Amino acid sequence: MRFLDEATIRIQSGSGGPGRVSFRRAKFVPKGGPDGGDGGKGGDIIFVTDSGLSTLLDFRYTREYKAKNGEPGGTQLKSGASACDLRIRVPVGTLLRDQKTGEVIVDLAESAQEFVALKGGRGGKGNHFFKRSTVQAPQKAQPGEPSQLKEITLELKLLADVGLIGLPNAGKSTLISRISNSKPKIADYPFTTLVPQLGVVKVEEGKSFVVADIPGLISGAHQGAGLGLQFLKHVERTKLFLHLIDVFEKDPLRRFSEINEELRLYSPKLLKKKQIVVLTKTDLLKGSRKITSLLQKFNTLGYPALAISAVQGKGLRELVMQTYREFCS
Ligand SMILES: Nc1nc2c(ncn2[C@@H]2O[C@H](COP(=O)(O)OP(=O)(O)OP(=O)(O)O)[C@@H](O)[C@H]2O)c(=O)[nH]1
Ligand SMILES: [Mg+2]
Repeated sequence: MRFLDEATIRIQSGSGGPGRVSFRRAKFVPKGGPDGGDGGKGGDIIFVTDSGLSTLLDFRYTREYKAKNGEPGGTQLKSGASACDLRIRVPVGTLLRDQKTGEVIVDLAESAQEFVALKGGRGGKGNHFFKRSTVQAPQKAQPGEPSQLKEITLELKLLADVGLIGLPNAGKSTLISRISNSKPKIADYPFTTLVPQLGVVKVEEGKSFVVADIPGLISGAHQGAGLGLQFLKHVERTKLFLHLIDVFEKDPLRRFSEINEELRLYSPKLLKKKQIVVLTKTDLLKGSRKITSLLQKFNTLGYPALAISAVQGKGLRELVMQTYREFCS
């Protein structure tokens, strides 16, 4: 079971800009004093929590984060520009660990929380700083402070946003294996899935959600039939359910209401959750009349409904988009 999302990244603050060696030049001032400016400060690396994010998926694609260096000092006592800080957005609940020592650096548990993980280097002093009564024309300036570098492991306890429910063999694990990074066992007998599985679904850059695949439910589950309802606790806190139904079921509408009755018996609150009906295995069906009519029937009952073939990949993009929309609304 993967309830922990993890990613290791390399962060580097910006180094300070070097100070400058320079002397004032002006008409009628043959020996101007030192006027080399200070270097600018390098950018900090700052982590910021964003309640709009729910996974660490993006960190698997971008692993290096470097803030810019400060600019060198200028002439005429002009300081170099300081670099902007680099803000890295992470989901609320992200834990930062030092990758080498395993030590917890910070637990970013609050919304809009900021944490400076690495300070940018200070800019070096320009040669004006080194002027003394005895040294009128200093030839030296300070280099900028070097940048800092660290390998960090990000950890996030995942909470499922979307739960997959349905009869055994409905195709729940096949679906999660096609739309997420989870690779569950799939087989053509009931109760293949024995423990819940989580998967992260990427919608597009910066947008993802977490799906939970749970063991199939059957009529009488509230009395312990099949694997019972013990796993429903894993989807109790999800925002919505995808209710999968094999299009070959003899009476899909009846099966649908039987499962919903089990949900109600477990907890009436579960029935209040949004459900999207997903007709599965449509590749095995010749013609689309049955599908169209079933979709209409579910719509009439007030449920959004879609048809998919996980094996052929049909309807999966639409399903992911619609799920994300429902989940965000
Ligand atoms: N042709 C076809 N077969 C599918 C499709 N989706 C799932 N299957 C098959 O249906 C069977 C059951 O699939 P699973 O994904 O294991 O079903 P499940 O709902 O997770 O089942 P449980 O874990 O037992 O509750 C497997 O043999 C799959 O290969 C599909 O889109 N088309
Ligand atoms: Mg399964």
